[in-house]
Amino acid sequence: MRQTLSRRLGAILVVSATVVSANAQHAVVSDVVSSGATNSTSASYSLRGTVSQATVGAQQAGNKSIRVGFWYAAGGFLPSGLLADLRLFLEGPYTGSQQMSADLTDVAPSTQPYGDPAYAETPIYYEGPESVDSLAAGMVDWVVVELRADTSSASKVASRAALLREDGFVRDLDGVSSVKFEDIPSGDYFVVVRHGNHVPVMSAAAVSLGTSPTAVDFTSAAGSAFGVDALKQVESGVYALFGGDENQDGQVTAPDFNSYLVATTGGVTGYVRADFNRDGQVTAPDFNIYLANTALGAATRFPDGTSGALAARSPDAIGPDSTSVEAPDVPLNTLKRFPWEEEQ
Ligand SMILES: [Ca+2]
Ligand SMILES: [Ca+2]
Repeated sequence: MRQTLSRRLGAILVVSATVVSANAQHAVVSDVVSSGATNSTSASYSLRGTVSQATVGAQQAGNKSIRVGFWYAAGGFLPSGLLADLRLFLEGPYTGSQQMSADLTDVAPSTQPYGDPAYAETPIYYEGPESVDSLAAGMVDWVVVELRADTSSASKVASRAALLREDGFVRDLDGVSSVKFEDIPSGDYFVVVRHGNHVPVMSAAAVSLGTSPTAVDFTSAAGSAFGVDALKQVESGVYALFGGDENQDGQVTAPDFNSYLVATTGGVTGYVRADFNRDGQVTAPDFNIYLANTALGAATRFPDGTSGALAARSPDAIGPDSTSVEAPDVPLNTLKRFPWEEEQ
């Protein structure tokens, strides 16, 4: 607590005191004054001050009393930050055995990408400054984590970007710590997590977050996410966010396919939104993720999880050659080739 207070109080001088009466019969000596304290002395008192330590109890001797404290927020001390030990899998890069591929570690941007204008009309849009020198080994991609006081988007109290590791844990910028939300009071929050081409999820219930890490696990139970069918079972007892939501409107539908088509036709590689399995290419495996999930009706299941502004999204955001292409009507799990190849 003392370290916390000193950080929060910054340059505010926290004073503890020694009171010495004029006749030296009522000395009160505080044990919290450090050896580096300074003295202020007059004929009737000696006041010693130090930083980084505080005393709020009254020091009293006889009829002499002094109480030294500090201002703090109504309702309690400011917290040092909430810690969420968040875990989730993305369906696209999921490889099995509780692991994801990290093929984009060296390709992903060192600054979180969700402030890009291409995301401006989507719920994941986030202009925060999170940045690293380079992604640590084993990092899959950036995600955005959001805290809500209740289930509505209007109750959002914080957003931040963090890094998703191949074992599913979301880490802070140091690559090892739980995700920290600065300057947010301890309490119960719904936790939303978003990735640029997967369907976002929110915790099924409010999670009690405080200054010690609290687990928020979306990997081991379908019911961990708000709503029904919010997560996809990728192997027995293991759940992941649905892939294929390229335009981040919270569903996997034809516009996502259109973006895929533009990207695969253009042969783009690297850090690409239509690369659903995150291997740096936009090819058939990405299409198959789209196809399976549009057939399943994958969509956000929590309140205000989608954006109503997406209809206004410029076609330029997905490429100048984008056209309206209907999703192919191919039974799930039967696709072996692209549908337009089957027709040849
Ligand atoms: Ca979509
Ligand atoms: Ca791919």
